[in-house]
Amino acid sequence: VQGRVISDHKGGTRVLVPDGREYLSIVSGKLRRAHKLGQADKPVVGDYVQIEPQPEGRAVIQGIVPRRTVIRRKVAGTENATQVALANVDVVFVTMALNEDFNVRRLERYLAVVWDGGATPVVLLTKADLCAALDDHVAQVHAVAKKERVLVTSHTSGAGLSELDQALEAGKTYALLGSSGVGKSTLVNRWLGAAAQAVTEVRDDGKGRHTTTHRELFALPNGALVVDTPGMRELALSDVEGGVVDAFSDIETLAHDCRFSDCSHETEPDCAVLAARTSGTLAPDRYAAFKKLRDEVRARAAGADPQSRAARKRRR
Ligand SMILES: Nc1nc2c(ncn2[C@@H]2O[C@H](COP(=O)(O)OP(=O)(O)OP(=O)(O)O)[C@@H](O)[C@H]2O)c(=O)[nH]1
Ligand SMILES: [Mg+2]
Ligand SMILES: [Zn+2]
Repeated sequence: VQGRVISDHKGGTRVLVPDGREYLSIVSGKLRRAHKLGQADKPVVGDYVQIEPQPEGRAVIQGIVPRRTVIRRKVAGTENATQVALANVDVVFVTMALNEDFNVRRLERYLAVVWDGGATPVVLLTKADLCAALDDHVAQVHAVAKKERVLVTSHTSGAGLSELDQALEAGKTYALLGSSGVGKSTLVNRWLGAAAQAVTEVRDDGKGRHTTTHRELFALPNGALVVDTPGMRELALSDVEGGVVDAFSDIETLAHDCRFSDCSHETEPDCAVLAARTSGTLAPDRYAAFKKLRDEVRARAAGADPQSRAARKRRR
């Protein structure tokens, strides 16, 4: 039987099958051994898996269907190791609140990570009601989100919510990513029409309280699927530059006019990117952010991380 992983925590992995039944599942010994040897991944939320049903609503996961898209995170306490956190998400709402949470450099990184994993990012700005300089903030976001859709919302005033609701298409899988307290679960509850997810007020400094503690996929009444997540701070890029290229489409466009097609935009003559930086058309922060992320990807590609080298081979 094929099903989809809808949640994954200490109690077990819940797998939903097309007839609507749920199985509390464990990973087969074979798959677990392969994972230990670095030959297989663990199932994550969003994965399609083959299960073998057992009595009393239990099942054993035998295999994972190849993933269409992934969101990677850094493995805590390691330099280079990454692990897949979410699979088969079509659209990621990169969610950022228009309060103390606002940070375009972090947004830039999230956009690169989402493109990198093959999903489409949409910028979802929340808490517009708390922002005294809305136009300025939205302009800053557009300067970074060159080709991504940007939605400006307030759950409190209702602004932008109907446009957001209309963005959800039946049969597609969405995920909300962003810091704790930006209002991800508030939106999931709105879409479900029920208080399915706990929501807590943020602290005085605007930071959230890490209310949501595990990733979970919900089926919405309109047929769309959405994953609510806890704030994941350490998202990770793979070892190919694709995500960075997509997230920095302005720099990519400039690079067409560099003299050398493999220009690194650092010291080369007739570099259109450096020229734009000098003339001020390209903001220094934007250039620095690009370089930082690209260098991170290159370091990983050149690095000693065997998992990543294997991944690169697979992609060829
Ligand atoms: N002022 C204002 N508050 C909001 C808005 N949306 C959500 N909130 C509040 O922000 C707080 C945090 O919302 P949550 O939905 O729990 O945030 P979250 O992103 O799920 O947080 P974690 O689960 O900790 O990752 C709650 O008190 C919400 O009522 C908004 O548009 N404006
Ligand atoms: Mg939450
Ligand atoms: Zn160049």
